[in-house]
Amino acid sequence: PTVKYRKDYRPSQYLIKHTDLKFQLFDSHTLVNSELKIEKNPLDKSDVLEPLVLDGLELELQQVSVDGNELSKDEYEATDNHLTINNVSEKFTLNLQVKIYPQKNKSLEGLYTSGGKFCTQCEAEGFRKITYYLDRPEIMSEFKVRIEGDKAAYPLLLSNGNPLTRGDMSDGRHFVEWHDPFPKPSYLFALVAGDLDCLTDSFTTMSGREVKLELYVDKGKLDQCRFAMDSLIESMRWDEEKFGREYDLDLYMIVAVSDFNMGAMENKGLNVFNTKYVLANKKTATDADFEGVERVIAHEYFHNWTGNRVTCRDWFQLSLKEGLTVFRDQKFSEDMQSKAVQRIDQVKIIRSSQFAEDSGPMAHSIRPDSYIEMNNFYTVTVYNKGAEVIRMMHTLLGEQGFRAGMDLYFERHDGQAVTCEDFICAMEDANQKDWALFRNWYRQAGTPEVKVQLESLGNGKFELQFAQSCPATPGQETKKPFMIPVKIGFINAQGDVAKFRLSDSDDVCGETLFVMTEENQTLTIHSDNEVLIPSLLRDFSAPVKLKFEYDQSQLATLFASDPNSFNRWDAGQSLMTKILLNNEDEISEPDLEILKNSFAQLLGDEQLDNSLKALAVILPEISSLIGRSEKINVDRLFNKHRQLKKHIGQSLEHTWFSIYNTTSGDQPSDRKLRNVALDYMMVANDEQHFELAATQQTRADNMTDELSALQTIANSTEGYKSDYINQFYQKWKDEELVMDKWFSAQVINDDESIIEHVNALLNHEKFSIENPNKVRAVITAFISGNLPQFHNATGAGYELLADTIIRLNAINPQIAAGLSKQFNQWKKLDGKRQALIKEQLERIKAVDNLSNDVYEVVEKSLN
Ligand code: BAL
Ligand code: ZN
Repeated sequence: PTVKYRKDYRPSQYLIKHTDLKFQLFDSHTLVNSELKIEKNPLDKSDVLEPLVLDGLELELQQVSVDGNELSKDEYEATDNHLTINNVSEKFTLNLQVKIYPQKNKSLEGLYTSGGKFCTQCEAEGFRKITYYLDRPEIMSEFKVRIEGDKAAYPLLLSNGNPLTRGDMSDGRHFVEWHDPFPKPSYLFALVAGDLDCLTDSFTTMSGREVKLELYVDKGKLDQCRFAMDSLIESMRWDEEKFGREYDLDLYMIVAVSDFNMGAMENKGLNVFNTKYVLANKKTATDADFEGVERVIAHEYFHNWTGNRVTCRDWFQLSLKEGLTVFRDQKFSEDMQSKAVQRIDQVKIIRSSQFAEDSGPMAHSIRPDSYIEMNNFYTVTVYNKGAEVIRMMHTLLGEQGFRAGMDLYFERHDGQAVTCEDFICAMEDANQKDWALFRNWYRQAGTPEVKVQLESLGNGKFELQFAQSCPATPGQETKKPFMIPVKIGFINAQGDVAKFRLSDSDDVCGETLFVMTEENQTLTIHSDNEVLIPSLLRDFSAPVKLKFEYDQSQLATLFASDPNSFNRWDAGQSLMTKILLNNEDEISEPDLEILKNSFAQLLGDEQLDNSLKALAVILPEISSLIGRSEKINVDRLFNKHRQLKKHIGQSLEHTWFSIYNTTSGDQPSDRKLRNVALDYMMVANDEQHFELAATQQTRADNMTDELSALQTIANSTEGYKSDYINQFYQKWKDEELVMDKWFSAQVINDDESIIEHVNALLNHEKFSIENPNKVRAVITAFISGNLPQFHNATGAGYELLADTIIRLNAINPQIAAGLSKQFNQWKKLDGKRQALIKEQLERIKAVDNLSNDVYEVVEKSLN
């Protein structure tokens, strides 16, 4: 496998100005004819015309001609990865015909079939599985596409842009021609052919243009589409209001398919979506599913400007569009839902997955320096840490300054393929800033640590001393300081807001933004309070690990009264984390008592929103506890986690019972709190409360309650539980997405027998290894949702994961590689577990025909 380096970037010597494609779809294969108008890149000043080298993979080349003359075999060379044409001029037309086999394509990359329809996924480098091309994002071309297929089987023939003409052909076939007026890279190409139901609507843009909206789903699913359509309309409105961005084509189409590697794809004018992020009604989808649909619909829509109109010069710049678009979808969700709850959910992802990635063998900066397989870099670092980096810009510039930077970015770069550096320059120039130091967030991997100490100097004078550092990551031994915005407030010993004054100011304030730019810095403040409890890194103002030596009573005070909702939640997390990660084998009685009392007080707070209450009493995720540790005794952690959960369940059993019975609202926040209460009651005594859960499952009129009940039932030790698991199955066996939930609910039981059960589920008739949602529903749900049994000391969990990776390597390398990353934390574990995982990694590495995708992950992990 070859490693590609960012530093080796060279502009292409050739451009493709126009791309005309003809697809002839047949039952066994597809013929793809392309006509490419190619010319020398004016940026290329060399006199020598190098051979034209096009990318191509798994293609059967049938014909090549240049300017109408068919080439003989000695005039070109086709290898496994490339087509090279030796003698070309500065401007010419290349015609190709290739034969491909979409029906056999299980990698779900390029053109493939799902549920009887044709669809595509070209990002990052899937277009080369459709035809030979300069398959790199800065080659932007105007596309015309003709699709021909059987009219009865494929009444719909869709591609990007606007339909031009359509007509019937002989033998029951028909065609449609499409034109996309916006030059685009090949990764945004899309084609769909099939027989689908359609929900239509329209949106009038801010300049008064009418846009047709079409949402295509499998037959019979129209009753699950309205919410996605409403989310699209909300997104279009929001992007106009917040960023002045208007949609540009007359038609916006979304097609939902069951077999999809990612969540969705932002192809110009023709998004292809995983059904999981489209289909939702109250009966089939949980409140969390609805949020997911709203977020992903918005994300793909927002890409039309941040991704499509302005795209990436090369794939190392992926965060240019992904970090920015995640930030935009986060701001949208904050406006649609509760801001604090959204922020907590965003930070949980960073702490449970991104910190782990940053401390593992695949650590990379948000703009990576190298890759073997680009698909391995669609990561939480590029996406979510990338969004945190954009958020810091927003925090530093404020709403207006950020908007000015965005406006300048679009003004300068509309229609271009650019770099992260171009984005930073636009932000700097619009705000007269010099952000030399800020760029370290783009260059350096690893999670910075910020240690803070508070010293009272007497007479109301206090010093906050800050020290930042960042651990070594692969290829980056030493790190330069980061620019770190730290939002700070204080409360006093009674839990009231403590106002303060900065040394260089007369203004008294309740909060300040301190921007670190050096390794060690001090902030002096003045306050009338004798005791100050700092509330640091409010709203998680930077993606760092903040260390302050709080004692437990300070954390309890912050948990009870920090006016910043995010930090209030975070204080509870810190309190529990401190107790769960200390060196004791068990949690002491006094510690249990502190937690119980804190929870009881918080649950009794009538001012607090029910979702915040629910979030506050959920224990820190085990993955985030492992992610933040350098070495971890997992046996001890799992035991203490179980002990704490049981204690909170039992010691507050009456409180949970009362919350369960008196929280009557019909909002997602009410359901969330009620279901957390049910879960704790079942942990406390599943025999006594089983009936309650069973009744809830049977009588629920919404999937949130029905599934929550099923989950606690499946986790219980009660002998009747299989009746309810079967009842759910009988009711929902024809709803694919609900079946995914049914699978997932059964794999989180913390019992030794679970691995046998997971293996049985892998052989269930509703399971398919070829469907990524099913793999995620069983395998990912097990290894990330049931860490105690994944790390079972017998090594059976590791073997199960390795078996699945090996099976998938031959079918869908992208999904196989994603699963391989689940081993990445192995060096933090004890020697015995390390040896067991190493054995599995070596077993995977020895597999014949190991894909580049899996090789890259496993090789880095073993080194
Ligand atoms: N561009 C890949 C899918 C997404 O991030 O929207
Ligand atoms: Zn995206």
